[in-house]
Amino acid sequence: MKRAVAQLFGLCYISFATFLMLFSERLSPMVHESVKQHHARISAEIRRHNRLYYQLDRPEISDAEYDRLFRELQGLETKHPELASADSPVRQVGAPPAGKFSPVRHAVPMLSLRNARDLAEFREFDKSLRQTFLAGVDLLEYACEMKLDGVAVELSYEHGHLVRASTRGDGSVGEDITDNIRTLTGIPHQLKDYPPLLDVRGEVFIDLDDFQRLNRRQQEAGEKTFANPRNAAAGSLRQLDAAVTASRSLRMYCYGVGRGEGLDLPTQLAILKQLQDYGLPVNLTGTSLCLGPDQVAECFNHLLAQRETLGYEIDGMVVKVNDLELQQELGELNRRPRWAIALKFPPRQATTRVESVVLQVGRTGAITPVAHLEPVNISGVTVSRASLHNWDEIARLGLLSGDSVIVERAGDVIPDIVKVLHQRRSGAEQQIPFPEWCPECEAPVSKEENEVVPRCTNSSCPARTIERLKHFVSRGAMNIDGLGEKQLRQLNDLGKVHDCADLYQLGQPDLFAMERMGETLAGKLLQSIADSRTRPLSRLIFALGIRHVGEQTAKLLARSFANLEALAQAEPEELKQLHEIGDKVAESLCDFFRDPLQIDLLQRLRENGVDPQSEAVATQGGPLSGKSVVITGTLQRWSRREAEQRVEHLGGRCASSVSKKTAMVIAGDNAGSKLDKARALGIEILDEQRFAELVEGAQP
Ligand code: D41
Repeated sequence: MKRAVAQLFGLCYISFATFLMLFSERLSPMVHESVKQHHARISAEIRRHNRLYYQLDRPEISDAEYDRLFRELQGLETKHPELASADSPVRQVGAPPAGKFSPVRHAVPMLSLRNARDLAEFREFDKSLRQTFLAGVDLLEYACEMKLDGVAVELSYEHGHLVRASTRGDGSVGEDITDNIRTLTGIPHQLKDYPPLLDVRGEVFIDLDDFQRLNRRQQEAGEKTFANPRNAAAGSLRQLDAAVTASRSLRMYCYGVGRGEGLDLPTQLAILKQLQDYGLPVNLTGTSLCLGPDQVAECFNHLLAQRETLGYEIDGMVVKVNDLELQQELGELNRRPRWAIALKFPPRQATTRVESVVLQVGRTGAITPVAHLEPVNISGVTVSRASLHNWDEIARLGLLSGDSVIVERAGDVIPDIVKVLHQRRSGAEQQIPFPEWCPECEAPVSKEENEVVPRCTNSSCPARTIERLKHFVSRGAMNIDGLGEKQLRQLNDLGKVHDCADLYQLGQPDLFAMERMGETLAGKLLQSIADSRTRPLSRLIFALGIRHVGEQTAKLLARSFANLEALAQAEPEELKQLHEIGDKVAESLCDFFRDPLQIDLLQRLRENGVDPQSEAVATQGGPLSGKSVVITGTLQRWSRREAEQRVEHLGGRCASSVSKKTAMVIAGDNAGSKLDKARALGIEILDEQRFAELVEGAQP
């Protein structure tokens, strides 16, 4: 059904183009103008989607829809070769770099892949290779690899040492992401055995559970969440602060070679094995050798069945002619090798109807619209809700409540609405108004200028209260067992619990007022509340639900301050000295700790015995105790993140910029302005060797 609908769409679109083309061929040159215009319009649209996808990590259409546009353009250019200019999107790969990082020219261009939508298209590809280029060959040997849905990157090794990493960019020039790539634990900084020069290509991706954890963290910190794992990987790689990349558990699998001096191998499979022997991560178990298209089909169906069990997203299979001599012979066309093709999985889409749009109020007061759908099955999962994100998204889709829509599951998250089927409207559909009052407490709603979400302004809104309590007791926070949403609502309705401090004043009689609460259960609950008093400081900071303070930031703060009192007293400038704390977080912290309601709450928490002390106290007395340290330049022995951890282990605190408060600067290779500034200020400077001695000296 979903395929049929998708095809119907494709048909409508293509038939319009065909109509124009037929017209242009039979009639006047004036009509030909409209084909030109159509071509220009699709080209511009594809360029826009390239930019959204490759540079902004914010795609607006599904891959399947993009493919349709692309094929339409290809079709037009085949019919009218005079339209095919050198800069047509048909001949481009991705998008040029967005300019955040320095450009890197790939010594050997990184090619793109052509696509086959199904096995029939793959069989055509196989047939045309054999007939057009390899007359007489019956069965071609193919290496079939999983097509990871991530970000293509290149790693350059000189004498086995990782010297540069770059994104693919437009295939010729990408962006320098060396610092970020160095934080990936699976990528060796030094190869075991190596040729003098090696450029390796591969895909960086994120596991589904890490992706979900990341999105939870982002949401809890009030940051933007990622639409799918691919965007999360792309966004995490393109961080200006490598420490952020380090916290995101990215992985990489290598699949090919650019420059490879002294590398003389017969097949694609031999390349993969060689890369593995060098110590690089390769997905060999996900790769099969297939003789002829029947075996490829079998392998594809097997992979399709495996897809849901992998723990990471793949969106198809890449089929490559295994023999490298044959590859050479086949060459490339339009910056795509003739010897490889991506056999894509069918999109996980379905058509359903939006029954209603419900407004949810989060703990920070953010009001988000959620579409309730007529339940529909998408590849084995029943879907009844879709996220709408915000009103910009509703406007972009042109969505009304009651509309028929296409929903798409991407990477195990709550699905997205990708398209509204406007032609199916009955007239009974209704606008989704921007809220003026909170749907829960009817307090007025405010919207800050630079934000897309409306917020409830009432900090004691019952919906917010419950969400705050849910967050406080959640597993990553104070981890109090037995207190779910239902129990918290009851306690709140009974007037027993208004905020988290109230939890610590509960006694057995209070609990007995709840439904189905016996002595044993009440005892257990009181015990788990009591146990939570000893949670580490980082958990408590996170549990308070301060805007922009996620788990990572909470950990950092807990390492830097002795207790909550000390954190509450910190000046914004002092906070900003910490690595990873920017203006936004510092301001949010100060707002929180200056709010009289919160001051009262913290006092009551303390009075009830919730006052954990920093775990970092243990490192007090270390050689860097209490010192603010700045690391700059490239270190050989450690990644930036590892070096920071060592500084923290020695009792120090890492800051990102040099100031009068900096006690020490650790300078690696190619250190620049920070080192100059440190010299000018007369700050103690350690080179890598002396820092290493300090680390070793402190080891037990
Ligand atoms: O797993 C992948 N996404 C993957 C991508 C793969 N397994 N193999 C690939 N091989 C190539 C060629 C044949 C051009 C060396 C690729 C890609 N290219 C690719 N990834 C992004 C653009 C092209």
